Amino acid sequence: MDPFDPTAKDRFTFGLWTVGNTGRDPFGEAVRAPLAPTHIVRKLSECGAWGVNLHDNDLVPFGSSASERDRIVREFKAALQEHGMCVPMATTNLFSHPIFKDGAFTSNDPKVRAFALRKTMDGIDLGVELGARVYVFWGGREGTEADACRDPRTAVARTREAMDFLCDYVREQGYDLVFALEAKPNEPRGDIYFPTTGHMLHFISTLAHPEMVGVNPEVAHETMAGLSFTHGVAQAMEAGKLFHIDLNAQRIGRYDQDFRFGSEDVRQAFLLVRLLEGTLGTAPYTGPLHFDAHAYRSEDEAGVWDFARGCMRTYKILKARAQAFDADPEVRALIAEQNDAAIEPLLSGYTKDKAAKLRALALDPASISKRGLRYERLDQLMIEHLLGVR
Ligand code: GLT
Ligand code: MN
Ligand code: MN
Repeated sequence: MDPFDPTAKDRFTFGLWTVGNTGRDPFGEAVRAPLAPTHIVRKLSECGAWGVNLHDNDLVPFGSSASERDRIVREFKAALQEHGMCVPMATTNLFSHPIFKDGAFTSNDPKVRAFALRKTMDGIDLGVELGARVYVFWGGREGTEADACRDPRTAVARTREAMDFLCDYVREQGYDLVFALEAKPNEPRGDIYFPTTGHMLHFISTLAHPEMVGVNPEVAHETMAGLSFTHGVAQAMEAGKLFHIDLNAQRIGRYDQDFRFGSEDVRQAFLLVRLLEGTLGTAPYTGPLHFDAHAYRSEDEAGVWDFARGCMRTYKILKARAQAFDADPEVRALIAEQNDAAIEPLLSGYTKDKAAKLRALALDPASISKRGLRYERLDQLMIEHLLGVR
């Protein structure tokens, strides 16, 4: 078997909405027919994926009766069982229906906020019934064009109110479920509240149950904001808050492209996989590896499965490259930490004595700054590993 072909052990997941994307965009109609959720389950398992994620309405169309819902869920569960697939994450569609045109949890209309909470409680019930352990919140419509419509602090407070309400709902039901908040700077709104993972991380610390809430950073969204995705993910990991991740590819300064993982900025993709896999010797991310991406509009259904296999293969190839890079003795020598047993203990845990000792150290800025760091060599080695010549 090709070592880069995915298997369930790799924990790769796709959303029903990702491989099911019909290629509609603001300027053109669908180019592919919708795929039945049960068909997606079968095809994804054949491709080597581990799980499938969904919005409430990706599976149960908006407005379905209770009996329709139950029949759809029953058939979907049977397909999961038959193909050995799971649903690690679920989420609510709080953006498609016109009622959400000015937001869901942040709307000025309490009836809209009530509808959003109710829809989310139902979505949580559905997700838990399917086995989901992570519930994502992407507030795509929570933003503005006419910013005078509300004090932005009200939007923050209303989002907190909703998160606290829903955390208590989960607790009261006794569900084994955590929340993961997904940031995006803009699109479909002119500006979306909580535009980056960093904004989300701080917001979480203000919640009533912060331990239940983490982040779901997306490559495309952080890149749209012009930020280093890897740095954002690293900060989330360091805080113990990387509950989920949306992998795809994006060029800076563009609309939300949601391209096949690794198809743009291979360098960032490499650094990301290296971080997630902990090839540097750090603790790895062990949650689901979700691809929130879709096939180019040029593709028919066969191209969709090419796309899905491509996402997973590229991840595995980058993982192998990252392992080789971090095992390379020349790389290890270049990034070896410099240890100074006399200085190190003075740098953490302030005491008056340590401060005095720091002041007394003989530190010569001129000679310290003369040392070249050899990052040109290090970066070239990374490129050579990436390009497969080392
Ligand atoms: C939508 C969005 C994604 C989110 C999905 C979860 S919905 O496709 O573009 O980034 O992760 O709600
Ligand atoms: Mn996403
Ligand atoms: Mn996106």
